[in-house]
Amino acid sequence: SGAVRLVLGDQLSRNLASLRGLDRTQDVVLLAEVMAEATYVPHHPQKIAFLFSAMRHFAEELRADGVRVDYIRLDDPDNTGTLGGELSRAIARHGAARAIVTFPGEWRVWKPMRQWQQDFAVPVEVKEDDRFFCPIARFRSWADGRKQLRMEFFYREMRRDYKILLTPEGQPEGGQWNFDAENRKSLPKGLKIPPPYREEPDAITAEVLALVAERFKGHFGKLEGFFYAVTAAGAEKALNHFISHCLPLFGDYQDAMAMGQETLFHSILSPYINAGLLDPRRVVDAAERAWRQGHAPLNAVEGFIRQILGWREYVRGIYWLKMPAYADTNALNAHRPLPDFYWTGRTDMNCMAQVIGQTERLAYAHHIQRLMVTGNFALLLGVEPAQIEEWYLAVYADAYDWVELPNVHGMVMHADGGYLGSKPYAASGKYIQRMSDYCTKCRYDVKETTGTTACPFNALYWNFLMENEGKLRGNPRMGLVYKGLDGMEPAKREAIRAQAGRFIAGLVPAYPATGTERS
Ligand code: FAD
Ligand code: DLZ
Ligand code: SF4
Repeated sequence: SGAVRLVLGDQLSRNLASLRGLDRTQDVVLLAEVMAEATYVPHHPQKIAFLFSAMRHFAEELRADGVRVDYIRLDDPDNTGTLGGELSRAIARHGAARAIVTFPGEWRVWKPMRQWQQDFAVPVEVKEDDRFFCPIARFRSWADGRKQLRMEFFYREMRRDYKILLTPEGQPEGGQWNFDAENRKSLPKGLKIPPPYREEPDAITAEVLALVAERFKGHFGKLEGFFYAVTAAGAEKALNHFISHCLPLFGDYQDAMAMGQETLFHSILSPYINAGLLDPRRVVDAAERAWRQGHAPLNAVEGFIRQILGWREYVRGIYWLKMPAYADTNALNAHRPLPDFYWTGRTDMNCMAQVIGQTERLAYAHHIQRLMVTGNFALLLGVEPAQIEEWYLAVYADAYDWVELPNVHGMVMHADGGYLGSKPYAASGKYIQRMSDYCTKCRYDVKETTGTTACPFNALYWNFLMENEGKLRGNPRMGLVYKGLDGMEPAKREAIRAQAGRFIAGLVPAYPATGTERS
């Protein structure tokens, strides 16, 4: 008898480690839609629909290729609701001699999986997930002995290791490793913005959309307008669309935000890459080729490649280096509850309403929206890290703990004490005004710090600096902002503190005061 090869919902790659060496006559590939995975946070319905439809399409492709597939649907009456339960049933059903699985993307899943070897009567082999550029062991040896880990240095090693954007002599193309200084332009009026790649739901997706609408009614997020591709071929088309239409201007307007222009020149490839439909190496190669062929400028291509070869690999490395302790730190001692409007979008702050509203419609927001609007607000307010982490893990189609947690816990909330980023990205309303048009349609005045119409980001910003003075003043990169605070009259400081206090007192918590878990 053969092996049961379990493929998780974010492992939909034909060259997956656990599918290699498959024996078509003996082995069975198992995919299972289970409630435990669909509800460990209240995922956006589009995220669940995307994954279920992609899983069903993947199963169809394998079958068409002559592979024996055992697919467990969510509404199968015998479904145990967990991955372990389904693997156990499948081993018995097929009389399998062993089970094979690829290393999962989340600590939460890995914890019980480590026990499977003991739990089940047959050997369970866990293969390394080699769909990343940097093996976990390679990251460990890079990190070993370093006091602080800096993405930039890691990224340079990756560029060298994989010979990406290098001259034949091994130097960075263009004479610099990083062209970010050129990538902070605000959006000129009238610039033509390409619509994102979209696909109409086919019959499989339509069936999944109906299932999700019925079974996950209470979850934040709309299903209407679902446009994600659900196959490797569709993801490849999305990649080609991005390279042709968006990549040339990706760098220039990477940090811009605009009402009614939710995706700008971003790729919207993260759901596909993270679920295994698109190989990150293919994406990086396609971008480099576009530069070598003169189709896109170096600032755009280098900036884009850095996100995937640099940031994406770096946050994964940190996750597996530091978990599980990483999630429990709270360096800024932040304990305020998440405000309810994160789950409703109902707030007078236009920037927040816009970003939360598009998140509800698309299960997508680009990096600066996540970092400098919803993230910045949570940082300034001092939200309990676990509460804001749950929100990010739930609401984006690309969200998995290994990538969401370092971005939110480290980059946004500074809860790791500066392990991932050397300073918090705290900013007042001025930043949002500079990088977007949100402030032009807001009830608040971004130029005011105190008073009934003052932009809440302003008082919260100064209040954040005051509340965390003991922890942040010594940070050399915060010197300038504390100088600004030092120059402030005591009466003004007091007025700001009072303004922030009133605003915070008026917020409604999303959860009951006692619990951080939403179940
Ligand atoms: P593009 O702007 O087109 O970038 C290209 C690719 O680079 C992305 O598809 C993604 O694979 C990668 N990338 C870019 N930035 C990062 C980053 N900081 N970390 C890891 N990969 C990156 N990304 C996720 O994939 N899942 C998450 O759950 C997630 N949560 C985030 C939470 C916060 C608070 C922040 C600030 C960032 C988060 N990111 C997350 C990173 C980033 O915002 C998204 O990858 C990006 O917005 C996806 O959209 P895109 O494909 O259009 O990206
Ligand atoms: C996110 C998700 C969801 C919503 N549903 C399933 C599922 O029903 N079956 C499955 O195998 N995987 C699902 N996933 C993805 C898993 O949560 C993901 O594989 C783990 O978190 C490991 O990264
Ligand atoms: Fe956001 Fe303040 Fe601008 Fe309103 S004024 S959109 S709250 S930054």
